[in-house]
Amino acid sequence: MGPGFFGGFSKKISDKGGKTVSYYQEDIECAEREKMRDMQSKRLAENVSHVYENVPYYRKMMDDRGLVPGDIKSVDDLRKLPFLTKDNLKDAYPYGLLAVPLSQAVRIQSTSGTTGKRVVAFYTQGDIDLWDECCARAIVSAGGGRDDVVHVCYGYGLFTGGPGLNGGSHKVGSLTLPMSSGNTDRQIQFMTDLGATILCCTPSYAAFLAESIIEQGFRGQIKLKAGIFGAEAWSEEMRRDIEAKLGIKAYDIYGLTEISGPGVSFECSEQTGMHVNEDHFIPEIIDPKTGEVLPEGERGELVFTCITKKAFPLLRYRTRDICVLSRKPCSCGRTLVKMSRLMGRTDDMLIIRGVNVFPSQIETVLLSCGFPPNYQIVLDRVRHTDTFEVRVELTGEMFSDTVKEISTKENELLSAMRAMLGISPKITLVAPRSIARSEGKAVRIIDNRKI
Ligand code: DLL
Repeated sequence: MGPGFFGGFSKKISDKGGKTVSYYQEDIECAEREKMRDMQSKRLAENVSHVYENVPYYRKMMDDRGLVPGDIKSVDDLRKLPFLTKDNLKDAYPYGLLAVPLSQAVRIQSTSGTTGKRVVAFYTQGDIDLWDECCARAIVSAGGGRDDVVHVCYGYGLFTGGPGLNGGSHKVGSLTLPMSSGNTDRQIQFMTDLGATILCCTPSYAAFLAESIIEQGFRGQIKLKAGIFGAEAWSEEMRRDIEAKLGIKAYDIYGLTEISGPGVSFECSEQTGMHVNEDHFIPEIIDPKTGEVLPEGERGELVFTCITKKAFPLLRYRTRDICVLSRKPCSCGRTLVKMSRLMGRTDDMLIIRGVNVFPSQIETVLLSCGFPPNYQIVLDRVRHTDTFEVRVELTGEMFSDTVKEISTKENELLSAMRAMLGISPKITLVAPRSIARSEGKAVRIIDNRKI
């Protein structure tokens, strides 16, 4: 049974709960629970066999537990499998979890690892088609169709935001503007000249764009009706602010590189959480301390199992994201389970201007450039844009260097930070032992952003 089981790609307008709602794949998005669960079980069993046959890591993991693929017949058997973490991905870097021959893999995308090594995710052409389909559902849910002009200013390249929404927009048949990030004046020019109707970017960039559009007097010339914003946390207040400034409806979208990218879940017109594309990803909520699976409605760590992807199908991957799942009927008519807005993380990952940053990456760079690992990350949000400063203590020896020597070291450090993180912090060098330590421990992160 292939992913097109329910009958292919169609956009339908249906009347649910008294309003007109658009679906990209109504049969799946509104499938009866039983039907969805049967499909999930079948696909899960197939993918467990697939990784057992093709990935020594999974085979060993199952052999060690005395499991054979036949033991995983349904969603209920999922709990027999252990969790997978970012550390497992680091150990398997780069090809250890690739589940198809290299000849079948056509793309990688990548996100931050906790230290020097990044996470690399692989895709077959089929995987990309499914991912595009997930993003197409998000675009149609936000009111997108063939007549729309979709302006994508998520980053392109290794980040999944640009390629994901770009692919979704193509599937829907919208005219796609592959703008990528940066150059705000050019963004506004294309948006107004080409009459963009749907904006896809991080919420903080959307807020910044909104202010720039108003300041430059272009508010009357934009045709935007909706925005699809994700990749970082944003509040309900921020949503209302962006909606009012741009005159649009703003939809949340969630995803992570390890599981595919944006479109793992997406919001509908009800704006009360994101529908998980359950026909591709089975979600679970666990207690992050004990690993116990929690009942629906309880807050905990989100875990995903990929049941259709072939090149990099992670089983029971711990996202570190905290949220709640709900099966309360939704007025949009979709039956896909909803995840709440994210409520935090179980690790120390920061998202700065949409880029994932781990303090341990900063430590790695400092040590490689000869600095002591005494630092502080100071974050703030000015006009909806994150400011990012790294205060670094000099050693006593460095402190007595000439200004020129210190400035050379600072530049080296800045380049190394940019290379490791993908964004540039403001570096502030401070005197030895000037970073406050409480009970011997330095306070590493000062986050003044109110998210
Ligand atoms: O951020 C994928 C993405 C691109 C999602 C564009 C939405 C739009 P990564 O770089 O791997 O992938 O980062 C994944 O970002 O585990 C969350 O902590 C966070 N995140 C993603 N979407 C949201 C959201 C992309 N809507 C990590 N709200 C995830 C809050 C989000 N946090």
